[in-house]
Formats: sequence, structure tokens, C-alpha cells
Amino acid sequence: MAKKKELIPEEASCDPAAISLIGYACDVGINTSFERAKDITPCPIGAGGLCCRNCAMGPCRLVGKTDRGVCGATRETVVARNFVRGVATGSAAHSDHGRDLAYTLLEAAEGHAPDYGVRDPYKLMEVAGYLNVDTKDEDGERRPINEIARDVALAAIGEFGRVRGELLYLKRAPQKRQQIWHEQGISPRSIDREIVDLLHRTHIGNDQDAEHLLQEALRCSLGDGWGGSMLATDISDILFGTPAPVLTQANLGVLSDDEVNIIIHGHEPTLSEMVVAAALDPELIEYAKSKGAKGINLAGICCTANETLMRDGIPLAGNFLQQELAILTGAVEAMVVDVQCIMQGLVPVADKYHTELITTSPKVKITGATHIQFDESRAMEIAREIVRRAIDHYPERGETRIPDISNPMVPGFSHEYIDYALGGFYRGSLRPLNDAIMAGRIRGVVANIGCNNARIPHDSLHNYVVTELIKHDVLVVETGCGAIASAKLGYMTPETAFEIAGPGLREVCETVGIPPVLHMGSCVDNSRILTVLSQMATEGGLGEDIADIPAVGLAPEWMSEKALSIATYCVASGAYVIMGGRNPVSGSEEVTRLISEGWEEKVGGRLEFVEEGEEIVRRTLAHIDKKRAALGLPEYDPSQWGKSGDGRMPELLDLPFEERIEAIYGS
Ligand code: SF4
Ligand code: MSK
Repeated sequence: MAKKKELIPEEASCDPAAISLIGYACDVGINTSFERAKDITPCPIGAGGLCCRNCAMGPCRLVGKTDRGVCGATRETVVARNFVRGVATGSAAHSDHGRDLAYTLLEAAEGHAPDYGVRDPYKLMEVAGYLNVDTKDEDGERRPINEIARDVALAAIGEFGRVRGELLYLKRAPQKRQQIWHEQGISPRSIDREIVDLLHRTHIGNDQDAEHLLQEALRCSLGDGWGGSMLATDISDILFGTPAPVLTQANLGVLSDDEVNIIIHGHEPTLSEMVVAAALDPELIEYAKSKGAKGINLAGICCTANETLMRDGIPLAGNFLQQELAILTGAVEAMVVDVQCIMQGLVPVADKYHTELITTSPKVKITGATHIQFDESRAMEIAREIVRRAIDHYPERGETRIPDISNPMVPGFSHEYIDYALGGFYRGSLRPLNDAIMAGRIRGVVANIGCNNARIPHDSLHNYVVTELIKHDVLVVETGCGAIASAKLGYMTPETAFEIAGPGLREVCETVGIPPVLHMGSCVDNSRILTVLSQMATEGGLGEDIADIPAVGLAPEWMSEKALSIATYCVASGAYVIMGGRNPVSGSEEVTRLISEGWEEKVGGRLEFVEEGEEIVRRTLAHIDKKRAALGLPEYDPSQWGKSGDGRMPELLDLPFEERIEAIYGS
């Protein structure tokens, strides 16, 4: 019998906190996703998209001489159908998240959810404008906030099942982009309709033309990016506040040895914001003390973490592949989860400790976990109950092994804050960013987003590409688990710019006081990136469309179907997107061509799958330089920059006067 492969922690992750706990799990024989990824060999047929199980005559595995399924479906059709099903599911997940937030706003506005309210009235007014909601009455007087909030919520909910026309938010895109969508016939008619339409097409006996299937995937994904996700972001800001920078910490070292630790995990901020409030309740803090703890400590995993991090500074415990590891510290009293990216593997790990895994969404139950269903009308009461349960577990805590590893970070770069940082309160603008790109101080912009994937050493590709890009003067904006990887690496403080960033990027970061890697939020907040790109395109100097900007989207460690939807709507918005890991359409050269060259001809963006980090960086920089050249911008030349800026002061002050002048102005 073949000897079982051994899991080497240093090969499974490049995060020292994760490595120490993977090693511990191996020592004590606790099964984690790292171990399972080693033990399960992915099916190569399914991995390339060549296995169809869309009807009971299959599954049909189109390999070797088999080039058609029982129904006659070709490889192209099967591969495309599998891909677009992923896009539809990802789009549904994001968009349903947005719908739930719209219902929370409605409940709050109508007085049925007394623990919620409008925390950012300015954002409410802005969103009212996009959704054609009047903010003034017939006499020109401002309508009551709750009335506006109710109408905004109803208008948002209406976008999911819009009866005629197209999504209202599409008009937030540059004119040229809207025109391309109209010409291609891919402007989404409603959010739900495009998801249903796309799924319908994949049923046996429907759309059997790969290009046609992929065309509807573009439309469906736009309903996510410029619909469900954008609404989720906007309504979260209205309810919980628009993010602005805060100082906090990232990695498992944020767990506390002498406080009750509660981890919030998933994606929706609705309950977690209440848990944040409950954890500050003096009565509950006293209760924790009565059980021998010094207090209550909250930390987050995945995108619920990103939501509460940006608004409240709640520290990050880690990203997707660290969820089981957090429990392995032995220091977590409760892990409270809502929706998406929650591993069923948490249950057997939690069973080995005193940790209670609590599911809260009506959509998510996990066998073996406690279910406390969330209800907006009793939000605070439920949050308090959860915190109390966590406190009750504290006396059961045994030995702990919290890695003493965390890094400071500054998250909270909403597009509103970036405007403010660059232009001030009265003249908020992206002009300085456009100018820096036009001058070549910033070579271009990369959005590095997406998950971890147990098939790729944890965080390794995120860390590699981000390091290389900022070294080459590329400003990086991030969301999701990619953002958490950079935060753990310490790249999300302005000081990093002094150490790693290229000379031009460093000068810009020093002047504005921002890190070279900006945390822009959770998975749904990729819509913030779309907003920034649209503003850059309309600001002037970088063309007139998102496709003209020297920018690239990356998801080097993607794993979820939401990532497929994000990638597709970024492409449909004009971006070049590179995803790491295996190509899920590798089973068909034609489909691989259709999503790259084919989509580029139609919408200006293209999607490629590239496994090696070096090649991802090479293609990214080549694309940025190509776009710079097309705009007639000067060639990237780092030797021009770095002669100013605070970062050089210590070095310059050490030089004799003449040499200092020469260093600054040249000889
Ligand atoms: Fe096979 Fe066609 Fe059924 Fe797919 S739809 S399982 S290819 S018979
Ligand atoms: S949580 S979708 S693993 S980014 Fe948004 Fe992370 Fe990917 Fe989930």
C-alpha cells in the first residue's frame, strides 16, 4: 500500500501563525482542510469542467475519445455550462446578501427593527438619488429620514425583480461602458431575472452554444457587481456607517488569553454589528468578569471580519483557511457564523474543544452546530444571548496556544474616504491619483481580491504578487481574504511604503499618508472598486472608460463561485482579470479562448487563469504598460522618482550638505 503523504506545515502556508497551528493539528491528529486537501486528489475531469451531471442520463465524462455526452452536448457546451453555473451561484450569493440588507433597512425604517437605524444619512441621500427616490416633498422640504430610508429600501428590493427596463445603478458606470453594454445586449434587466435566465439555459436541452451561454454570464454577473453587491455595500454603509480609516491588528495573535473570545465569521454585518454592541455592554462585561475573564474580546474571520473591521476596528483573526485554526488555539468560546465560506469542518474541530459553533442565518444550518436564528426585530436581544452563551463557556477553557503573532493595520478605505484623502472635504476628488498615474509616479492600479484555496499554499500567491507589484510602483487595492493576507503581512500601514514600495508609489503614500495597499472591504465591496474605476475614467486623463485605465484585477488564490461572478463582472466592466490556480475551463480550448480573446473583442476585458505567481506579475505589468502606452502616457521609469518625500529624510540627513543637495537635485 502506498505510504500516506505527510503534511508539511511550512508547505501548506506561509503565515507563521497558521504554520504553528497546522503543526499542532498534525501532532495531535486533528483533521483540518490542509490535511484533507492533501488526502483528496481532485478529479482531473471535473477540474477542467468536462464532467456534466445536468441530467439522469449522465454523469457524462467527456474524456479520451468521448467528445459528446449522451444528449450530444459537446465539450464546449459542457465546459461553458459548468462555468456559467458557477457565475450564477456566485451572483445569487452576493445578491441575496444585498437583498437581506435592503429588508433590514426597510424593517428599520418602518420601526420593526428598533436596534437599527440610519447611521449615514449622507449616503442615504446619495443612494436615494441613484434610485430616483425623492428626498424633498412637494413643498421642497426635506422628507423625514425614515420615509426616505423606507423608499430607498423598497426601490432597492424592486431592483431584484424589476419588471421593465434595466438596473438603475448601471448609470453609475462611464457613458462609454453603458454604451458597450447596450450594444452587446448585456445590460441586466433585473438582478434575479438574469440569475434565473442563466440557470434555465443550463438545463438539458437549452442553450447549447458556448459563446451564447457565456454572453448571458456577462449579463448575470453585471447584475451582481452593479446590482446586488453594490446595493449590499451602499445599504451596509447607510445602516452601519461608511468606513474611514481606523487602527487595528490582524492575525491569530489578536485572540486574548484572559478574556472571553468570540469570533464572528461569514459575510453579513447585520448580526455581527449587534454582537459588537453587546460585547461593549457593561453588564455583560461584568458577567464575563464573574466567570473569571478580564473582559470580552471580539475578532473576525473572512468578510464578516472585513465589515466590522472597517467600521469598528474589530481585529482580524484571519482569512478563510484560518477558520479551523482559530478554534485550535483552544481560546475561542464561541464562533458565530452567518452566511458563506463557513466550513462544515468546523464542527468536528469545535467538538474537540469548549468552543460553541453558532449558526444564525435562516439560510445556514450546519449539522452539529447550535442554531440561534437571527431576527432583526430582536437583534440586540439575540446578540446578548449569544455573548452570554460564549461567556458561559469561559470556565470550560483548557490549555491555550495562541500564536503571539499579529500586525498593525489601517483599513477603511471606502471610495468616499479615498476621495476625501486625496482632495479634502470640499474638493474630494481622485484627481491626484489620476495625475500620479499620468506622470508615472504610480505605474497603475491592481485590485487583488478573493479567497484562499487549500490547493495553493495559504497566502503565498497573495503575498508574492502584492509584494512584487508595490515594488514596481503599482498601487494595490484589496478586498476579501486577499486583503486579510496583506494585513497579516503588515502591508496595510503607511510605514510599509518606506520599506517595500517603489520610489514613486512611496512618494505618493508619504504625501497623502496612505498605505501602498488599501483595504477596501469585503467580497461585496468589490463594488467600491468599480466605483473608484468609474470615477477615474470620468475624472479625465485616463481615457473615458474602465477598459482604458492601466489597471488589472487579480484573484490568485480564488476558490468560491462568488469569485467567478466577480471576475466575470469585472471583465464585463472592461477589466483584464487574472485568476490563479487551476483553469476551470481548461477542458475546452475554445471556451478558454472565448473568455479571453472573445470577451476582449466584445467588452474590452478578458479573463485568464495563470498558476505561477511570476507569470501573473509579468502579465499584470505588461498590461499596465500597454494601457499606459495606448493613453500616450510616459513610459514607466522609476529612476525619476524617490528624490523627495519624508521617507528619505533619515537617509538624507546623514549626508553632508553638498551630497544631500546632489541626491535631491542631481549633480
Ligand atoms: Fe450527459 Fe447531456 Fe445529461 Fe449532461 S445533459 S449529463 S451531457 S446527457
Ligand atoms: S470570504 S468568498 S473566501 S474572499 Fe468573502 Fe474569503 Fe473568498 Fe469567502
